Amino acid sequence: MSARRPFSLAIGPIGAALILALAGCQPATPDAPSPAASAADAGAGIVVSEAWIRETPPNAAVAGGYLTLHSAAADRLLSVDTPAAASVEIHEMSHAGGMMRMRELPDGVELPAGTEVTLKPGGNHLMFIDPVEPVRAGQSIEATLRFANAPEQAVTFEVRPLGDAPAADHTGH
Ligand SMILES: [Cu+2]
Repeated sequence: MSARRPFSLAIGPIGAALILALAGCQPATPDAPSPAASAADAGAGIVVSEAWIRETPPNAAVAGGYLTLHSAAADRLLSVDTPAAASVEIHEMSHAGGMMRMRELPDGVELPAGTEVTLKPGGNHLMFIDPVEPVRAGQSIEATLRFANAPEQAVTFEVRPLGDAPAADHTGH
């Protein structure tokens, strides 16, 4: 078994797009929707990419989930269901007095038309509460995304090793 199965094959072009999106998306700068993006993806509904969950230590009560969403029309990610956890919450991170805190976003995450929205470590994220089994790298976890307007969509989250991304969150849960 290759616990560190390379993911790069699947994310090549998407990874490049993600880097572009991140470079143009600093937290202090409001996102300006790109007219080119909405034209290119018109009719595609909501495109989900880069869905992954961070591997958890044994007995972890929560696991962080991340993904990139691109909706042709304005929409909202309302909720996520999975048989692999007791529940899934949508969280935001905020900085207050030098501390990073997280809280649930009861209304979910806004998806502006034609704009890529990335849930990532240190930012908005999904919180898989009480995973049914330990979340191990190399596994995949099936979930269903529910939106305000678009039909629900099944998505497969790849579990990535703990060391793959900065562990900036979830230590306080
Ligand atoms: Cu959280």
